[in-house]
Amino acid sequence: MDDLEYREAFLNGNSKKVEDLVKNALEAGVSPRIIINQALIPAMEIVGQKFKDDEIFLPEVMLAARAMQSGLKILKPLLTGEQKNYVGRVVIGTVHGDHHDIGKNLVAMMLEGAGFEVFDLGANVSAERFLQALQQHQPDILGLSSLLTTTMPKMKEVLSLLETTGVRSKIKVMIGGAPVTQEYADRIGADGYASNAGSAVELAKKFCRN
Ligand code: B12
Repeated sequence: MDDLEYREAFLNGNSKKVEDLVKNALEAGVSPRIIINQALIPAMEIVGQKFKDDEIFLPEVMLAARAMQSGLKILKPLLTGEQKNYVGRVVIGTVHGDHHDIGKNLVAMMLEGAGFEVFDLGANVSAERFLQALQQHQPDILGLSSLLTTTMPKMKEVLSLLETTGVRSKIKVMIGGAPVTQEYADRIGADGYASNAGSAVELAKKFCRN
């Protein structure tokens, strides 16, 4: 796998090229997880860095995000497969006001791949909608994602609503997203934090063992 090729394809917003690179890597026997962790995520990190440094702007980031989704779409069925005896049930979503969903999608995909039943509510999800989904699906775990410092407080809002409605003690809440930290999770009273999809799966497994 040539990292530079992925990076260029992302920066050019070339979804077709990303699809071809992913297909070629699969044909060459590279595992979906390696493609995600060693090619797609690093390429997206470069995009994030360049955006931060004002070297590229929002339209380019949007195209890069679309390229990432194209790559993930090919890999998703290979990661998940049919599962009958679920390890546990998870409701996941990105909090209200936040439209970033790539990282959350990855966590959902990896959880499914590890044998969890996942109900993905998407992005920009209100606290009330989370509550409704918890009542409907009765999961073991709720996963909250936030990529903006301005939407992080929405996680606390969800937790407060679960507290006042008596649902909080019935589930484990794990949180994540680039600006989120373990310290923040402790501060708002979440049960756990994970910095990436792999650790999120480990954490979810731990919750379901206890
Ligand atoms: C792609 C992107 C976008 C895309 C999103 C497309 C999409 N469908 O998601 C678009 C172009 C739409 C976008 C828009 C904006 N963005 Co933006 N975006 C990014 C970028 C470059 C990459 C994010 C990403 O996908 N990373 C790749 C994934 C794989 O990583 P991840 O999301 O961190 O997820 C991993 C972990 O965090 C963790 N995780 C994630 N969720 C969860 C959940 C749980 C439960 C757990 C356990 C773990 C977990 O596991 C994931 C997988 O390993 C980041 C830069 C960055 N460094 O993060 C900026 C960034 C997040 N955006 C930023 C900004 C400012 C914006 C805008 C406000 C820009 C604007 N002026 O309009 C808007 C906001 C729109 C909105 N209301 O949501 C800032 C946020 C700054 C801040 N401190 O809040 C960043 C940091 C860029 C920057 N340096 O300035 N953005």
